[in-house]
Amino acid sequence: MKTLFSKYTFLLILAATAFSCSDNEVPFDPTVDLIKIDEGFAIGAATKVEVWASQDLMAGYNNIFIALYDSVGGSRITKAKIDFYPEMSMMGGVQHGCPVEEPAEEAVNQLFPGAITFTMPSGDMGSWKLKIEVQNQVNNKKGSTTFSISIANPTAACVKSFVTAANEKIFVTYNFPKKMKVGINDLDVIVYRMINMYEFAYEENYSFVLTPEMPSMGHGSPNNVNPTHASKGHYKGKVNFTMTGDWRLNLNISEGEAVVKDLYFDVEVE
Ligand SMILES: [Cu+2]
Repeated sequence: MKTLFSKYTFLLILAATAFSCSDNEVPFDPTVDLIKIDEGFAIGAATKVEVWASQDLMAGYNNIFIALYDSVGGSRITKAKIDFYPEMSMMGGVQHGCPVEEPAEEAVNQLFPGAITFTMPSGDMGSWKLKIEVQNQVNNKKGSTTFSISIANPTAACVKSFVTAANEKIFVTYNFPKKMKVGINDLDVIVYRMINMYEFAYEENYSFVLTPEMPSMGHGSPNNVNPTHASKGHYKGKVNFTMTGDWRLNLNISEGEAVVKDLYFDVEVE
C-alpha cells in the first residue's frame, strides 16, 4: 500500500512538473482561434504569406488575417503594406472583384487583420482567386502571390445587393465582432456602393432601423440599438437575442427622408 502510494505521488509530481513546464514554454500563438486558408510566397518580396480567417471563406463579410515571414530567415514580418485583389471569373467570361478592407501597415498581435466581402459563392457560377500584394517594409521589396480560393454559399445569405433609384448597385453585409450569444450583441452592418467591376466605395449616408424577430415564434426583442455610421461604411449597433434559435434581422434602410430598401438577414443563435 505504501509503495503504491509513493508511486502515485511520484507520477503526480512528474505530471504536474511536465504540465507546468509545457505551460511556460508554449509561445503566444496569435492564430489559435483561426483556420489557415492557404499559404504561398510573394516571390519579389522574399516573403512567405499565410492567409488565416475566423471561419471558412464564404459569400459575405470575412475577417481575414495575414501572417508574413521572411522567406529566408523565417522571422515574422510585422510592418508591411498589404493589398487584396480578389477576382471572380464567372461562367460566360465576366470577371469582377469585390469590396475589401486592406490591413493597416502595422501588425496587431503579429497578424495583419483585414476583411473581404465576397459577393458570390464559387461553384456553378464561377471561381475566385485572391492575389495578395506585399510591400515588405523590412527588406523594402514588393511582390505578390495568388491563391485559388473556394467561397462557400451559406445557408442564409450574408450579403445582399440591390439597385437604387439612382441606378447604383449597393451591397449590404454584416459582421458580429464576437460570436453571437443570448443577450446584447455588438453588430456591424457594412455597406458598399459599386463604382465599377473592381472598385467599391463605402456608403456612409444611410440610416437604419433594426427590428429583430423570431419568425417561428412571432416575437421580437427590446433594447436594440439601430446601427449608425462609425467609419468606412461600418454602421455599429446592438442586437438583443432573448433566446437561442433562428432570428431575422430586419433592416429598413433610408437616406435622409427617402426610403432606400427593406431587407433582412437570417441568423442562428446557438
Ligand atoms: Cu460573380
